[in-house]
Amino acid sequence: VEASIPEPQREAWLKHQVGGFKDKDGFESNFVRHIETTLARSMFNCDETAAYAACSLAFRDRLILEWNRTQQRQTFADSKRVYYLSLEFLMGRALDNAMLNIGQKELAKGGLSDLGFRIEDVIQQEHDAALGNGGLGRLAACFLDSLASLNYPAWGYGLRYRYGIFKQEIIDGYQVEVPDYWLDFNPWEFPRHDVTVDIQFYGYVHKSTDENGKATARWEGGETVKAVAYDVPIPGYATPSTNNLRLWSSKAASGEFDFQKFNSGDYESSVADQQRAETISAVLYPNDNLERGKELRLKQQYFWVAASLYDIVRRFKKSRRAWREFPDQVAIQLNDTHPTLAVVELQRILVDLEGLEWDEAWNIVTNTFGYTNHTVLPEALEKWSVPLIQHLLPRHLQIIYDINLFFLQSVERAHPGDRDLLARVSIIEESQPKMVRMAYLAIVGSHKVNGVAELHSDLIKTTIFKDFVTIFGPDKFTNVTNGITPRRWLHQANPRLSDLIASKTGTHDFLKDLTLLNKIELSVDDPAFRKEWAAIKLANKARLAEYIKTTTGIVVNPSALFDVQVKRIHEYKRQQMNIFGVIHRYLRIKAASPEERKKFLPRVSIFGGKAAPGYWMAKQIIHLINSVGSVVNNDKDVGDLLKVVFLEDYNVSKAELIIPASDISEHISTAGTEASGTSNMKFVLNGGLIIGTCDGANIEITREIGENNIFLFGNLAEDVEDLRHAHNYGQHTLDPDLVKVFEAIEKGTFGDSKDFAGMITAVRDHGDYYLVSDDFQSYLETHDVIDEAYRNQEDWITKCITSVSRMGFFTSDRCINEYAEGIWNIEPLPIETAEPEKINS
Ligand code: KOT
Repeated sequence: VEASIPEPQREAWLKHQVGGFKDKDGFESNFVRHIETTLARSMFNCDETAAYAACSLAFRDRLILEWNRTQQRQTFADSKRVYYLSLEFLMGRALDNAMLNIGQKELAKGGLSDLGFRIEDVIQQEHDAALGNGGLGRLAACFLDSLASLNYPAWGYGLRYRYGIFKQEIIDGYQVEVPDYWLDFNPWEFPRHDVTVDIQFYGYVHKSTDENGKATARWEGGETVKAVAYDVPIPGYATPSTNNLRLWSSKAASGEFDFQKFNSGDYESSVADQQRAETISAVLYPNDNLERGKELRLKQQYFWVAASLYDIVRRFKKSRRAWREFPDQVAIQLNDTHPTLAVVELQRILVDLEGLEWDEAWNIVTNTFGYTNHTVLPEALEKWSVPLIQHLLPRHLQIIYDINLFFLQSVERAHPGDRDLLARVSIIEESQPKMVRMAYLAIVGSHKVNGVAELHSDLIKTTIFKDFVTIFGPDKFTNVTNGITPRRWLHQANPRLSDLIASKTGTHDFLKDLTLLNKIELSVDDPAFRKEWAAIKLANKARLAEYIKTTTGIVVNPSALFDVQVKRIHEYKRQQMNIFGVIHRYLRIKAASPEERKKFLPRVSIFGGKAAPGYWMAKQIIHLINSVGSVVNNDKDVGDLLKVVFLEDYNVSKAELIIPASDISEHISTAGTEASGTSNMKFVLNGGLIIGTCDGANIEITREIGENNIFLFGNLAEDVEDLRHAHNYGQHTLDPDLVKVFEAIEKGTFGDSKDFAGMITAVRDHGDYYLVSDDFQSYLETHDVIDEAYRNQEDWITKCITSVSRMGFFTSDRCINEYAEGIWNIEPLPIETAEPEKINS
């Protein structure tokens, strides 16, 4: 049915076209209208929650208009789009971001104040959208911000989990997980009940030959689940471009529940069917850098991938182009291997449903996909058992086998007789049961594979994907070093610093071109600038100190050195080494005379991060940090010299509070294990220095800011193998300072030592896989160097300013431009009529 309004009636439409507010008065009237009509409240029962709702709805009205226009513009232009497929989008709060990107925060601040609210309090009401675990999900969110800000035609596709990452509570020093039900009131999503896709699972494959003798496969039977689209507008910064994030929610295919079953008395099973369907998008798997091979996870992956591809293909088909033009219209990026079934699904659509020849279809598929690898940790590399795929997706398994067959045949032609090579690169691992190696499938199904920092991209080429470099040549493999959006991670999180920088660079244009930061290096010796710089850092620390006091009761001195490690808890990230270092410092303070104690530099060690619920060692680390805290913080001998704080429920909005308040942050993974890290970039951009190993993006940060401005320590990635070998052959002597730390723990200094035995034996008796002992001495020494450096505040501030000025490279805008040019082959869509009022002030 043609839905377009006929020409003669359009005049009435244009006359009444909604405009969205234009000034403070307009905002206020919009706000009050939402309070009184949308929310059915009044000035007599308008609390901060209601104010948040009305303010969001007012901004949402503005966003929707730009969003519609952007989508229309993209449809008319009919240019190539990129689709970013990610199981995680760690968005955080939307209101502050929308106000800043639209450029109307000041206006809203005035309007809210007129109506009796403080804008900060209103912003605080929002629940984080926490549909991710950590770096991988937050990277996807930064990418969406850059794609919109740079006017790229781009959509994100993900799952609309009913429960995001769990909320962490610390009870008696232990992590307790609480469900994160976040959808009670979410003004930022638009249900599209008319955009649905039926997704099939299980069943069997019917093979036959058609009248022309061509073999065909039909996937039949099984069960069907409905995917319903929910759209989230993604505003660009200082541009009208507003992109779309489409999240799929699962529903029973029959609607609410099966009335036939209900009427025939089978009420329970009709409800069970419905619940089973809704379970698919119910909860985010809370594992970071770990894959556990659960059936429901595979169901999530296929459900999301199949719905997204159906949607993409449906959009392409409207253009009535030939199939071979598909890769000219569509680029799909696989955020790690989680969406790899998309490769198989597109091949299935083209061959089984659209009737293309295998080779022609495969050519389209491989030209469409790009694959980003985010980790080399073996336990994080996805493998799915063949029997499980056979059961859930029987036709897909056949296609995987065919992809593998043709791939291995081509390898055999190029490397005749190399049977070991064939076994090594086979997509099917010949184990018991057989397993599908998803990374290999993603490589074979894509035209480009990239790592996320230089060292990491080199490592995948020389270790886990070495054979594929031999087979495909080195050009298929590339590096795109991660980046972060300066809009959220500087302007939003640290507005005073953003404004101070603008006072020196002349404008806020550095938020669009971060290399402009280099202008502040000219002011590095300007006393007024330096003074304000220091005042901002102190104010950010005082704000965090206040938060620490209200949430934990611990009183910390804002002028002490704030030493921060906030990230997922993982042995490879080595929070255990950090807390062992803290214990060592505590023992030194205790052993010192009152006179010697005066020489210690006061420190606050701040930790935060979630442990995967089933990760026993990570939970032990959290418990030790809290136990050390309760001893150290209450020890009269120590006073202000050392405080240990564990901040509960680290998430995006807390990161915005914590990161600007850091003097030193810790990025201390075993060399070669952290693919990139992205918080390292956020901390430096906010005028903090970092202590780190030669790992991930730390290496490129060093190259950009200069090695005098970073505290590097520890063994190199190239030495890790030999060091591990030495441990396993009894050729390692434990570091003597670490031995003292273990003795203190085992004496019961921090409570029942049995609670921490696992952490000690991992290092002492089980090969110290993460090389804590090997790096411990240089870690301690480097912290002493940091103490000395911090005493010289003038030099310290010089380092901070210089570092910030050289951080331009790490914007996600640079990163997205590299993907666009080197992988997606897409261009920004120019905005013909940028309305001046929208251009940020
Ligand atoms: C792997 C499996 C499941 C869930 C998450 C992962 C994962 C997360 N793999 N890598 N990451 C992190 O990705 C970030 C963004 O590229 C990197 O900065 C970080 O080093 C990875 O650990």
